[in-house]
Amino acid sequence: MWVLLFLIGAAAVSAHLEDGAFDGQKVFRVIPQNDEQVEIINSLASNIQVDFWQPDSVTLVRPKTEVDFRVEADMSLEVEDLLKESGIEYTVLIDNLQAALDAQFDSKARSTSHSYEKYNSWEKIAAWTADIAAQNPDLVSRSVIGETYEGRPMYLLKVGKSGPNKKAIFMDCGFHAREWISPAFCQWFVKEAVETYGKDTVMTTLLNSLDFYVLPVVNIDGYVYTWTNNRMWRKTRSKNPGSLCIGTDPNRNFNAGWSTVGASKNPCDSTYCGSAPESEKETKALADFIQEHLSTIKAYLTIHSYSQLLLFPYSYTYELPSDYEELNSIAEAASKQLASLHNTKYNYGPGAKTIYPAAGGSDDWAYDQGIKYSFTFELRDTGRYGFALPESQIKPTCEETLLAVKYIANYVLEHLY
Ligand code: 9B3
Ligand code: ZN
Ligand code: ZN
Ligand code: ZN
Repeated sequence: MWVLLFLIGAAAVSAHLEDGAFDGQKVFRVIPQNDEQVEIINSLASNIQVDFWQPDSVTLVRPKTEVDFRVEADMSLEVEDLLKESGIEYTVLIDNLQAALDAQFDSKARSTSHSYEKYNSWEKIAAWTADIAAQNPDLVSRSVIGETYEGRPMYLLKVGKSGPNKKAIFMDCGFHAREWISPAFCQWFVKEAVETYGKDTVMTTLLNSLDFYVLPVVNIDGYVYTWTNNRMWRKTRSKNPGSLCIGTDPNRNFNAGWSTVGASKNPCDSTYCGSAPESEKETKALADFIQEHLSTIKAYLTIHSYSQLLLFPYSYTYELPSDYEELNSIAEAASKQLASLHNTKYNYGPGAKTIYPAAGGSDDWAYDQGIKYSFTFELRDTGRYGFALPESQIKPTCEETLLAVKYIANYVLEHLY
């Protein structure tokens, strides 16, 4: 009898797992040792469907650098054979992606409504932007900076105590649809602002002296698509004339060395740079807003995942920005602050050298507009879960990231004039 119950239970569990679109898919990590092994990865990617997680495209694969990629279930044995035969050392980061995705929703929070410790759908985030503004009229106001390709309003929250001639920090989340921890951080930041204003002296000073423009999701259409169709989607959802492939990489779509390196001109690739700089309605709206507020915006922060990196310009060239020394010391101190809570280790440095050379990113663009303090965060983790980061890590991730953001904001405040 007990055996029978167990069997029924096991059958129910496996039936549930087989429902998932990602059942049996694996995420591999390899470190190609030389150009020859890079070539093997390249040919693999041209022969079968490979989704690059880190770096974000096969074109960015380099010797001696970790590569994480996802393959279809029915290809994983062949891929493993190929790696073995060609002597490329590999590890299986995720053995069954569907199981990892199911395990994301491990938050103990019970509610079905909006929660800071859960991943929220766009519908919930949109409603939350209205609620948090309505509940904190002295600190938060909401506006719309444009609409997405599919017609969704792009909500922007302005967070700060009103006062004359205030400078501002702009922060956005959700450039890349599958990087779910990113929008979770923007929501967390606003929550912390309203909850600790008047209690935490640093936060109080920051909000009295500065405004934070927080754009909780840039690529809303893509984010919606990860909830409804494909959890691993990265790009926008715009149509590309002359191609059946959908979407542009919003972080290759800015006018900063646009299309020159680390970006694809093929609409079917995950790092497609778009038909022109700011071809996407979402990047155009963001760039227009920043340009209209250039006299007040003193820092630009953009939140991605994963890899645990704090990056600053440039990514489109190996040349160092003229403020290299200052930005590097800020990144060093911010990373130290971040690690002080849960001992989470970050690497930091200019994008080209620290992650990969790539053009069209928003941080480089903002810097070249004259916004000196321009940083990209790549949040947790380093690949154990990758984009399938469990909800139980939202709180510690956001707590530690908040320390780094507060450090940078306070630095900016102390160096305004
Ligand atoms: C890429 C670029 Cl092009 C940049 N300027 N800054 C950061 C990155 C890294 C992110 C990306 O878009 O690939 C990490 Se998901
Ligand atoms: Zn990435
Ligand atoms: Zn990203
Ligand atoms: Zn904690």
